[in-house]
Amino acid sequence: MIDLRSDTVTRPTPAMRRAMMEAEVGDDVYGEDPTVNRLEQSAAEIAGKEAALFVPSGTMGNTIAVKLHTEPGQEVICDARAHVLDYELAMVAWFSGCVVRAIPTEDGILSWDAVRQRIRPLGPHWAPTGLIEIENTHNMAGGTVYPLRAIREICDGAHQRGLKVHMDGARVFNAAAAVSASVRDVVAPVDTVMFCLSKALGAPVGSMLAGPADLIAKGRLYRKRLGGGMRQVGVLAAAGLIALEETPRRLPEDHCNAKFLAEGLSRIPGIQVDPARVATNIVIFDVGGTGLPSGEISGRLKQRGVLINGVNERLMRAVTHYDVDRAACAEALAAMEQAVA
Ligand code: TLP
Repeated sequence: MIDLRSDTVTRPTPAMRRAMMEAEVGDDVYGEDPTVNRLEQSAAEIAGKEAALFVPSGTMGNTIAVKLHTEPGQEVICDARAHVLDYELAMVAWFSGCVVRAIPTEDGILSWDAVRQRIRPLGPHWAPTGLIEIENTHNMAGGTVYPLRAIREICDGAHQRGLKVHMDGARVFNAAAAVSASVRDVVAPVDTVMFCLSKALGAPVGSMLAGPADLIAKGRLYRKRLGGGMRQVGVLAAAGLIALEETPRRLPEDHCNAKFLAEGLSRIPGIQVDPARVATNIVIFDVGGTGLPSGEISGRLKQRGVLINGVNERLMRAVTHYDVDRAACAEALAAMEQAVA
């Protein structure tokens, strides 16, 4: 199967499997797992933050971050297609007691001007703004990337008003590669960042939440509350360390493959996508013109050995990663041509 459903589907590399087997471990709830400690230190250094916390999933990392920055009864400002809003089972409401103030955007990228207009002061009617959340890269907008300046403007504006900014950087390594900057530079202005080891970087499990030491120490307690105290979890952290060392340098290849896919898709009658807008490893394309619902196309592709999911009836999403090379992308395009013919 050529699996383009997500970059979460990658299998651990041989080096990851070796490192997992040989990992030194201890009880991480006591802070005694040396491999986890190394991973957290390394993640903090990469992000240029004081501390980092290893969490089982991106959802848990975002959930803890929102809880750290807000009080129940506040609003979290984010883009209208944000993962925290659409794909995390309302954890913003359930765990933090907040509502989302969603800003519709064309490309998932917020501007300070748009954010500024939605910030609510204390008053007799409104829920006050508690947090600004930005997603970089933006998944459902098609892997779009924040210009460094936009991040800086949002953070400067928010900080002047005493507000914090959290970045859902599930794919922040892709974002950094796309703007030719270091992850540290991309996340420098934000207060906290969550990034995933298990997406484009290829580790089997795990995400990191990085930020100021006092917040991360508090976050450790929320992680335990959520059932994320994982004991001898160095076996997983070991794979995460390899992911941080091995994978970032090859992400541009995934980005080229995504562009190649988008170019091929744009030539198939009935499919609409602008390859020029594909900046990282995610291609969202419109199959409305084929007259077929996305579910039907997914089924036909599966029969031809290709997995691509629909986002809704009209839109589909293909995500490149290290388990699909250029030849596999070409095969997927041929299968798509047949599927919609
Ligand atoms: N995204 C998954 C699905 O949930 C859609 C995917 O296949 O892309 N933030 C962003 C921007 C994400 O894309 C994801 C996962 C998460 C957070 C959550 O990470 P996990 O799945 O580890 O909880």
